[in-house]
Amino acid sequence: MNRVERPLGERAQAMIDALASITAEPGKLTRLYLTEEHREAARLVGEWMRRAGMTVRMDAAGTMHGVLPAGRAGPGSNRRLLVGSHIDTVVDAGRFDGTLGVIAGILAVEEMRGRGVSLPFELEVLAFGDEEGVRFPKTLIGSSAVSGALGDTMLDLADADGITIRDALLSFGGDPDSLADEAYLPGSTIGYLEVHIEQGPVLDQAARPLGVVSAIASQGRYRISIKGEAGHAGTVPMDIRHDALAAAAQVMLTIEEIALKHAKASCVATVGEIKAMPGAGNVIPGLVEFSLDLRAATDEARTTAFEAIRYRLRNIGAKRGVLVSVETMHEKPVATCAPRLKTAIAGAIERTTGKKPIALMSGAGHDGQAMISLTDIGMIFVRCRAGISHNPLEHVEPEDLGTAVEALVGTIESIATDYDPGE
Ligand code: HGY
Ligand code: MN
Ligand code: MN
Repeated sequence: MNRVERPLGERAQAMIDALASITAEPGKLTRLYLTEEHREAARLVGEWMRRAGMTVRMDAAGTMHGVLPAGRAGPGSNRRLLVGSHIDTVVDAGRFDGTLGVIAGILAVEEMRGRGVSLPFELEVLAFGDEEGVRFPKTLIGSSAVSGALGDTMLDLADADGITIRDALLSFGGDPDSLADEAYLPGSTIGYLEVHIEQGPVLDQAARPLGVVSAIASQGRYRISIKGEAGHAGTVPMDIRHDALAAAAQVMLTIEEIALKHAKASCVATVGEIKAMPGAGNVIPGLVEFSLDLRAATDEARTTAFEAIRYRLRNIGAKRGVLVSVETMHEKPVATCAPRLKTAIAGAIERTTGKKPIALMSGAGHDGQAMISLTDIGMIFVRCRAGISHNPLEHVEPEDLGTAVEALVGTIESIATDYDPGE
């Protein structure tokens, strides 16, 4: 796409649509980590990065990196400002979640080069392959590898088909044994910026195209198993059953009740996946496994809600004569955005939109939750229609796409203006 002919928002939309056509399920957008669709999308993103003048490489975790060298040599010109997001999706996803941040980074590089902007540091765009954590019971794998926050116990985690992360990485062309080498040295980076759709209604209701993120909510993902006793649906009287699915139903309503009680701290609880075994209509379920996604504006609220849930699960298990167990799959504390990056973002949004931006919390998780263990993080939120996301109805106006790229360029320029390599 020629920079001059087409407005920024239209170019962004065309790239969003090109990525949205790479899916495992025709008619729906589903692109999971380390799949053929991931490979194809990463390859396309790599081409765009090269076209924008960046050197490109795929790392051991399947993250695509594009690096623009510093425009001028000098102290600190070997440090990097990171800009990124993810190219994996949930199942039957919207087309802007994640991809917008990668495309905004690439277009920002194109725009700055086209305008003759010379940066005193390197700029790197990262396209992470696993932020959603849908395929494997682990999330933020790419950003955790770059930030050195991965840990080594995850390689044997398996997907629903029993394929481990290790095997999936090997067949993808990744390298499970070099994941640790992907970690960037603290001090080698200046910060991490991400442009992302809000996935909530605040900006849309306020009729604002952009907002500055204050923090990312505290988040936990758990797997709950309930072991009862399978039996004949026709012969076991109700009062002596140990029905794992009936117990799970009571547990889920209890979880909802506890989350409502903690609503003031923006506590939200979701059971998104459930498996009842043996899974026959005329057999009382003996084993049920389901997911719990629990979040809140503060770590204290999340842990209080979690402890209340665990306490009530034990009581339900005792009353019903079933065994309830809870496994923690992922926990991230509140990730607070750095004041200096928030200031740079807010200034750029004000210059781009003519209005002081709204600051808002992110209930959704993002790669910044991993990147914060390496460097300061900052996020630009882009309004999406009615806040709908994780849904094919997810929508962003092309004009807002262009405004988001302009605000990202403005943010990078102001970081460059204030850059003090000795910081
Ligand atoms: O779950 C989340 O908040 C993110 O979309 N992965
Ligand atoms: Mn996302
Ligand atoms: Mn998402």
